[in-house]
Amino acid sequence: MAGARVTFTVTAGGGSVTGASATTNTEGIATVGSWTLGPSSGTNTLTATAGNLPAVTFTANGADPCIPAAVHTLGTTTNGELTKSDCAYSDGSFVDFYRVTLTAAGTYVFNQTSTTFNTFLLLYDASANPLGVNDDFGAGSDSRIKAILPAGNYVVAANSLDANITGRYTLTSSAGAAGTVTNCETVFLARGSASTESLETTDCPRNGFYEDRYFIYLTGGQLTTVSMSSASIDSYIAVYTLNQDGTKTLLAQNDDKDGTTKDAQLVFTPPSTGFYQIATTSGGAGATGAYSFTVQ
Ligand SMILES: [Ca+2]
Ligand SMILES: [Ca+2]
Ligand SMILES: [Ca+2]
Ligand SMILES: [Ca+2]
Repeated sequence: MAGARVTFTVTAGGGSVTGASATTNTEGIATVGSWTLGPSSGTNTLTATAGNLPAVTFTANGADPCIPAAVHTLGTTTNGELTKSDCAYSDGSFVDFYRVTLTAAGTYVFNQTSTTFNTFLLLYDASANPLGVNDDFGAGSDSRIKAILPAGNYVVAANSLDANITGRYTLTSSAGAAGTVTNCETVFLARGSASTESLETTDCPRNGFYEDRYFIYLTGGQLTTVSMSSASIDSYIAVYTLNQDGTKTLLAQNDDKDGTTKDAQLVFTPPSTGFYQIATTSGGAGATGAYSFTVQ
Protein backbone atom coordinates (compact mmCIF):
# COMPACT_ATOMS: atom_id res chain seq x y z
CA MET A 1 0.00 0.00 0.00
CA ALA A 2 1.69 3.19 -1.10
CA GLY A 3 1.24 6.60 0.50
CA ALA A 4 0.21 5.37 3.95
CA ARG A 5 1.37 7.31 6.97
CA VAL A 6 3.46 5.19 9.33
CA THR A 7 4.56 6.38 12.75
CA PHE A 8 7.55 4.84 14.47
CA THR A 9 7.66 5.00 18.26
CA VAL A 10 10.29 3.78 20.70
CA THR A 11 8.37 1.60 23.17
CA ALA A 12 11.19 0.12 25.28
CA GLY A 13 14.88 0.57 25.92
CA GLY A 14 14.99 4.37 26.05
CA GLY A 15 16.38 4.89 22.56
CA SER A 16 15.42 7.52 20.01
CA VAL A 17 14.37 7.74 16.38
CA THR A 18 14.70 10.31 13.64
CA GLY A 19 12.23 10.46 10.77
CA ALA A 20 9.61 8.93 13.05
CA SER A 21 6.81 9.86 10.69
CA ALA A 22 7.18 8.26 7.26
CA THR A 23 5.14 7.51 4.21
CA THR A 24 5.14 4.17 2.45
CA ASN A 25 6.72 4.06 -0.99
CA THR A 26 5.32 2.44 -4.13
CA GLU A 27 6.22 -0.98 -2.75
CA GLY A 28 4.35 -0.25 0.48
CA ILE A 29 7.53 0.07 2.49
CA ALA A 30 8.03 2.82 5.05
CA THR A 31 11.50 3.48 6.42
CA VAL A 32 12.39 5.08 9.72
CA GLY A 33 15.16 7.67 9.47
CA SER A 34 17.32 6.10 12.15
CA TRP A 35 16.94 4.22 15.41
CA THR A 36 19.46 4.73 18.15
CA LEU A 37 19.32 2.12 20.88
CA GLY A 38 19.11 3.15 24.50
CA PRO A 39 22.21 3.59 26.64
CA SER A 40 21.78 0.49 28.80
CA SER A 41 21.88 -3.15 27.92
CA GLY A 42 18.63 -4.99 27.34
CA THR A 43 15.79 -5.17 24.89
CA ASN A 44 14.88 -2.17 22.77
CA THR A 45 11.62 -2.10 20.85
CA LEU A 46 10.37 0.15 18.09
CA THR A 47 6.69 0.05 17.15
CA ALA A 48 5.34 1.07 13.75
CA THR A 49 1.68 2.02 13.50
CA ALA A 50 -0.31 2.86 10.38
CA GLY A 51 -3.95 3.79 10.63
CA ASN A 52 -6.06 0.98 12.05
CA LEU A 53 -3.60 -1.74 11.03
CA PRO A 54 -2.05 -3.87 13.78
CA ALA A 55 1.12 -2.31 15.12
CA VAL A 56 4.39 -3.91 14.07
CA THR A 57 7.10 -4.16 16.69
CA PHE A 58 10.80 -4.37 15.92
CA THR A 59 13.10 -5.70 18.60
CA ALA A 60 16.83 -5.16 18.96
CA ASN A 61 19.07 -6.38 21.72
CA GLY A 62 21.04 -3.42 22.98
CA ALA A 63 23.31 -5.54 25.17
CA ASP A 64 26.90 -4.45 24.80
CA PRO A 65 28.77 -7.69 25.60
CA CYS A 66 31.55 -5.64 27.16
CA ILE A 67 29.21 -4.22 29.81
CA PRO A 68 28.94 -6.71 32.68
CA ALA A 69 25.29 -7.78 32.78
CA ALA A 70 25.39 -11.41 33.82
CA VAL A 71 25.54 -12.27 37.50
CA HIS A 72 27.60 -14.94 39.21
CA THR A 73 26.30 -15.68 42.68
CA LEU A 74 28.95 -16.56 45.22
CA GLY A 75 28.98 -20.26 46.03
CA THR A 76 27.20 -21.32 42.84
CA THR A 77 28.36 -22.86 39.59
CA THR A 78 28.09 -20.88 36.36
CA ASN A 79 28.41 -22.84 33.14
CA GLY A 80 29.45 -20.40 30.44
CA GLU A 81 30.78 -20.39 26.93
CA LEU A 82 33.16 -18.12 25.07
CA THR A 83 31.69 -17.32 21.67
CA LYS A 84 32.57 -15.03 18.80
CA SER A 85 29.78 -12.63 19.83
CA ASP A 86 31.29 -12.09 23.27
CA CYS A 87 33.33 -9.08 24.28
CA ALA A 88 36.92 -9.33 23.07
CA TYR A 89 40.05 -7.97 24.70
CA SER A 90 42.56 -6.15 22.52
CA ASP A 91 44.61 -9.35 22.21
CA GLY A 92 41.70 -10.97 20.35
CA SER A 93 40.60 -13.24 23.20
CA PHE A 94 36.93 -13.45 24.12
CA VAL A 95 35.73 -12.71 27.63
CA ASP A 96 32.55 -13.05 29.66
CA PHE A 97 32.04 -10.58 32.51
CA TYR A 98 30.03 -11.49 35.62
CA ARG A 99 28.94 -9.17 38.37
CA VAL A 100 29.57 -10.60 41.84
CA THR A 101 28.31 -9.09 45.08
CA LEU A 102 30.16 -9.88 48.28
CA THR A 103 28.01 -9.02 51.27
CA ALA A 104 30.81 -9.44 53.78
CA ALA A 105 34.54 -8.82 53.90
CA GLY A 106 36.57 -12.00 53.77
CA THR A 107 38.73 -14.43 51.87
CA TYR A 108 37.29 -15.53 48.52
CA VAL A 109 38.31 -18.02 45.86
CA PHE A 110 37.19 -17.92 42.20
CA ASN A 111 37.89 -20.83 39.86
CA GLN A 112 37.59 -21.08 36.08
CA THR A 113 37.97 -24.52 34.53
CA SER A 114 37.59 -25.82 31.00
CA THR A 115 38.10 -29.20 29.38
CA THR A 116 38.65 -27.62 25.96
CA PHE A 117 40.79 -24.50 26.37
CA ASN A 118 43.47 -22.80 28.48
CA THR A 119 41.52 -20.55 30.83
CA PHE A 120 42.50 -17.06 32.02
CA LEU A 121 40.69 -15.43 34.93
CA LEU A 122 40.55 -11.78 36.04
CA LEU A 123 38.92 -9.94 38.91
CA TYR A 124 37.98 -6.25 38.84
CA ASP A 125 36.45 -3.83 41.28
CA ALA A 126 33.20 -2.06 40.41
CA SER A 127 35.17 0.74 38.73
CA ALA A 128 36.92 -1.73 36.40
CA ASN A 129 40.28 -1.49 38.16
CA PRO A 130 42.03 -4.87 38.07
CA LEU A 131 42.35 -6.62 41.43
CA GLY A 132 43.56 -10.07 40.51
CA VAL A 133 44.66 -12.12 37.55
CA ASN A 134 45.62 -15.76 37.04
CA ASP A 135 46.52 -17.93 34.09
CA ASP A 136 47.31 -21.32 35.60
CA PHE A 137 46.81 -22.60 39.11
CA GLY A 138 48.11 -26.02 39.98
CA ALA A 139 49.31 -28.51 37.43
CA GLY A 140 46.91 -27.80 34.57
CA SER A 141 45.87 -24.75 32.58
CA ASP A 142 42.83 -23.87 34.73
CA SER A 143 42.72 -20.64 36.73
CA ARG A 144 42.17 -19.63 40.32
CA ILE A 145 42.10 -16.26 42.06
CA LYS A 146 42.24 -16.10 45.83
CA ALA A 147 41.59 -12.65 47.21
CA ILE A 148 41.00 -11.01 50.57
CA LEU A 149 38.36 -8.39 49.84
CA PRO A 150 36.13 -5.86 51.51
CA ALA A 151 32.39 -6.26 50.99
CA GLY A 152 31.20 -4.74 47.74
CA ASN A 153 30.52 -5.26 44.07
CA TYR A 154 33.08 -6.91 41.85
CA VAL A 155 33.38 -8.23 38.30
CA VAL A 156 34.87 -11.61 37.44
CA ALA A 157 36.11 -12.03 33.87
CA ALA A 158 36.23 -15.51 32.35
CA ASN A 159 38.74 -15.35 29.53
CA SER A 160 41.12 -17.57 27.57
CA LEU A 161 44.90 -17.34 27.48
CA ASP A 162 44.99 -17.53 23.69
CA ALA A 163 43.25 -15.35 21.10
CA ASN A 164 40.13 -16.34 19.18
CA ILE A 165 39.28 -19.27 21.46
CA THR A 166 35.67 -20.39 21.88
CA GLY A 167 34.37 -23.11 24.14
CA ARG A 168 32.64 -24.01 27.33
CA TYR A 169 33.98 -23.31 30.79
CA THR A 170 32.82 -23.47 34.39
CA LEU A 171 33.07 -20.67 36.92
CA THR A 172 32.80 -21.43 40.63
CA SER A 173 33.46 -19.43 43.79
CA SER A 174 33.55 -19.86 47.52
CA ALA A 175 34.05 -17.90 50.68
CA GLY A 176 37.08 -19.20 52.49
CA ALA A 177 38.25 -18.81 56.04
CA ALA A 178 40.68 -16.19 57.27
CA GLY A 179 44.07 -17.48 58.33
CA THR A 180 44.46 -19.79 55.34
CA VAL A 181 47.20 -17.95 53.45
CA THR A 182 49.91 -20.58 53.27
CA ASN A 183 52.39 -22.46 51.09
CA CYS A 184 53.54 -19.20 49.51
CA GLU A 185 50.36 -19.13 47.41
CA THR A 186 49.33 -16.11 45.35
CA VAL A 187 46.76 -13.97 47.17
CA PHE A 188 45.35 -10.65 46.03
CA LEU A 189 44.24 -7.73 48.14
CA ALA A 190 42.27 -4.58 47.51
CA ARG A 191 42.43 -1.27 49.30
CA GLY A 192 40.29 -1.84 52.40
CA SER A 193 41.32 -5.46 52.82
CA ALA A 194 41.99 -6.84 56.29
CA SER A 195 42.59 -10.28 57.73
CA THR A 196 44.07 -12.28 60.55
CA GLU A 197 46.71 -14.66 59.23
CA SER A 198 49.80 -16.36 60.61
CA LEU A 199 53.45 -16.87 59.82
CA GLU A 200 54.11 -20.58 59.44
CA THR A 201 57.11 -22.67 58.48
CA THR A 202 55.22 -23.48 55.24
CA ASP A 203 55.09 -19.80 54.20
CA CYS A 204 57.43 -18.19 51.69
CA PRO A 205 61.04 -18.56 52.91
CA ARG A 206 63.41 -15.57 52.81
CA ASN A 207 66.89 -16.02 54.31
CA GLY A 208 65.59 -17.82 57.37
CA PHE A 209 62.49 -15.65 57.72
CA TYR A 210 58.93 -16.66 56.84
CA GLU A 211 56.54 -14.32 55.07
CA ASP A 212 53.11 -14.18 53.46
CA ARG A 213 53.09 -12.38 50.11
CA TYR A 214 50.10 -10.43 48.84
CA PHE A 215 49.58 -8.73 45.51
CA ILE A 216 47.71 -5.45 45.25
CA TYR A 217 46.93 -3.15 42.34
CA LEU A 218 47.62 0.43 43.37
CA THR A 219 47.14 3.77 41.68
CA GLY A 220 50.32 5.78 41.28
CA GLY A 221 50.57 8.68 43.70
CA GLN A 222 47.85 7.44 46.04
CA LEU A 223 49.04 7.32 49.66
CA THR A 224 48.79 3.76 50.96
CA THR A 225 48.98 2.54 54.55
CA VAL A 226 49.65 -1.07 55.54
CA SER A 227 49.38 -1.94 59.21
CA MET A 228 50.43 -5.19 60.87
CA SER A 229 50.02 -6.15 64.51
CA SER A 230 50.68 -9.27 66.51
CA ALA A 231 50.67 -10.41 70.13
CA SER A 232 53.32 -13.03 69.47
CA ILE A 233 55.67 -11.91 66.70
CA ASP A 234 57.65 -8.78 65.95
CA SER A 235 55.71 -7.50 62.92
CA TYR A 236 57.56 -6.34 59.82
CA ILE A 237 56.16 -5.12 56.49
CA ALA A 238 57.91 -4.74 53.16
CA VAL A 239 56.50 -3.60 49.82
CA TYR A 240 58.06 -4.41 46.48
CA THR A 241 57.67 -3.17 42.94
CA LEU A 242 57.34 -5.98 40.41
CA ASN A 243 59.72 -5.83 37.47
CA GLN A 244 59.01 -6.94 33.91
CA ASP A 245 61.65 -9.65 34.12
CA GLY A 246 59.90 -11.33 37.07
CA THR A 247 62.22 -9.94 39.74
CA LYS A 248 61.13 -7.50 42.43
CA THR A 249 62.66 -4.42 43.98
CA LEU A 250 62.20 -3.31 47.58
CA LEU A 251 60.21 -0.05 47.60
CA ALA A 252 59.68 0.57 51.32
CA GLN A 253 59.68 -1.28 54.63
CA ASN A 254 58.83 -0.77 58.26
CA ASP A 255 59.68 -2.73 61.40
CA ASP A 256 58.13 -0.79 64.26
CA LYS A 257 55.46 1.90 63.96
CA ASP A 258 57.07 3.84 66.81
CA GLY A 259 59.26 3.29 69.87
CA THR A 260 56.40 1.93 71.97
CA THR A 261 55.52 -1.14 69.90
CA LYS A 262 56.81 -4.02 67.81
CA ASP A 263 53.83 -3.56 65.47
CA ALA A 264 54.55 -2.24 62.00
CA GLN A 265 52.95 0.46 59.92
CA LEU A 266 54.16 1.23 56.42
CA VAL A 267 53.00 4.42 54.71
CA PHE A 268 54.13 4.76 51.13
CA THR A 269 53.21 6.29 47.81
CA PRO A 270 53.29 3.93 44.83
CA PRO A 271 55.33 5.61 42.08
CA SER A 272 53.15 4.24 39.28
CA THR A 273 49.89 2.39 38.71
CA GLY A 274 50.16 -1.37 38.73
CA PHE A 275 50.58 -4.45 40.87
CA TYR A 276 52.78 -4.38 43.96
CA GLN A 277 53.74 -7.08 46.42
CA ILE A 278 53.25 -6.63 50.15
CA ALA A 279 55.18 -9.04 52.36
CA THR A 280 54.20 -9.54 55.99
CA THR A 281 57.09 -11.01 57.95
CA SER A 282 58.93 -10.76 61.24
CA GLY A 283 61.73 -8.59 62.62
CA GLY A 284 63.59 -11.66 63.81
CA ALA A 285 64.42 -14.74 61.76
CA GLY A 286 62.27 -17.85 61.91
CA ALA A 287 59.35 -16.36 63.84
CA THR A 288 55.91 -17.96 63.54
CA GLY A 289 52.58 -16.84 64.95
CA ALA A 290 49.32 -15.08 64.30
CA TYR A 291 49.10 -11.50 63.08
CA SER A 292 46.51 -9.08 61.71
CA PHE A 293 46.88 -6.63 58.88
CA THR A 294 44.93 -3.89 57.13
CA VAL A 295 45.51 -2.03 53.88
CA GLN A 296 44.08 1.45 53.43
CA1 LIG B 1 29.90 -15.94 26.46
CA1 LIG C 1 45.43 -20.93 32.01
CA1 LIG D 1 50.76 -17.71 56.33
CA1 LIG E 1 58.30 -4.82 64.36
